[in-house]
Amino acid sequence: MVKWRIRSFRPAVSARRISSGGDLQDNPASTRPRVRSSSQRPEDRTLSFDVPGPEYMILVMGVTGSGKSSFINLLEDDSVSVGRNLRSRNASMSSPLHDLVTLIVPDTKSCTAVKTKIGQTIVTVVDTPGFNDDEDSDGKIFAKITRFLSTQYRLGILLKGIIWLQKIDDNKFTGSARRYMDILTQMCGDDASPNIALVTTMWEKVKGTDGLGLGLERDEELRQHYWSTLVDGGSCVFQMYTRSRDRAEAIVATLLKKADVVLQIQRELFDDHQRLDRTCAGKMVSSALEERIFEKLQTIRTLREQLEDAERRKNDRKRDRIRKQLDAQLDEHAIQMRTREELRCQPDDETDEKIKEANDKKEGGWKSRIQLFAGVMGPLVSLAVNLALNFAGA
Ligand SMILES: Nc1nc2c(ncn2[C@@H]2O[C@H](COP(=O)(O)OP(=O)(O)OP(=O)(O)O)[C@@H](O)[C@H]2O)c(=O)[nH]1
Ligand SMILES: [Mg+2]
Repeated sequence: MVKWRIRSFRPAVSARRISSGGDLQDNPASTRPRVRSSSQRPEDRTLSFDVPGPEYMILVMGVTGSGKSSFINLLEDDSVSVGRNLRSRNASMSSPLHDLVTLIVPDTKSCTAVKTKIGQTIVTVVDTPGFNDDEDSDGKIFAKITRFLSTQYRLGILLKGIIWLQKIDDNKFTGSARRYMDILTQMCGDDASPNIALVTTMWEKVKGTDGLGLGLERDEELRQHYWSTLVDGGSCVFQMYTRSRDRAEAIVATLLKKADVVLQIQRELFDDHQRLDRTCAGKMVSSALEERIFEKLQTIRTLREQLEDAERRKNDRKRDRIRKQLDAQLDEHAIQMRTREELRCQPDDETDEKIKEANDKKEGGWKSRIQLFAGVMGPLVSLAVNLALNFAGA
């Protein structure tokens, strides 16, 4: 049975450094959550669970189509769904100012937790939704991943690191990859660099007459320019020359050897009690969103003027076309406003409430933090089959 214990205040936890030894660094105390209720500020309480531990988690991140789900399937066959083909959607309806905009639609829509065993260590590897060309979805994805990280932190599941996947056949590190990487580094903070594994995928696609020449050039460019701060801070770079379980396991095993880490965003949210949009990463996401809200309102104003003009001139065809465009813009604006609200949340108390609720619901108690984690996240997290089976058999 999971029990809640009240403990006295402990100082804030800082990110752990890379361990030089080859053994797993089990240090459950480093992410032991402190829980606080609004009525108890400024005194703090610490929450702990009478369940066996420690339990480890690793997040797999990267833009849509970078191969996150495929990577996880290398560890556990068919545990998550992989995009068959990257679909695109014609966004001309919703972008009247551009003729034809093609957007990549992400395949993975929510975080999926997959339990796997590397050597003797059981670890939960998490598939996450990726950023795509639709910048309006950045805030939603960011909020989803943050909710996930908040629950992981408060439950004392040890975060071993983040695997960042990058397609080597992308000839420019721009757009969504650049945006997402900037946000990721703000989420993690400098101290977490050793816990980030930078992995290039799709090497088959750059094979040419000169072997891997083009890929190796891009790999060097990534290290020298775009990833240099992370690499200098201790992040490792890996190449998935071929898709193999051994390679995927080696990458996960490297992170498992690191000391567990508390990310900057977790400290900002839970130690400093910040609102999501006031964290370093949140500020970045929300200022980009505010710019797009501003642009959207200008577009809406222009369309309204055009609509009035078409009505004045009794041009029915033009009026109908503009009305359609206006409706699409208004729908997108409504989504932007909902995302703005999501970013204004303060996850600390909300997360604790959800944990307590899930904990109280389960008769006989939860057998592990990961089980309780799934109970807390509910529909916000899908569970891969093997994890669900483990639950049933646990
Ligand atoms: N050639 C090659 N194809 C790959 C590799 N990894 C993934 N793919 C293919 O790329 C496509 C996208 O892969 P996914 O694993 O679904 O990518 P994802 O990052 O999970 O994408 P989202 O869920 O949309 O964010 C699929 O068709 C995969 O089969 C790789 O290393 N080499
Ligand atoms: Mg996916």
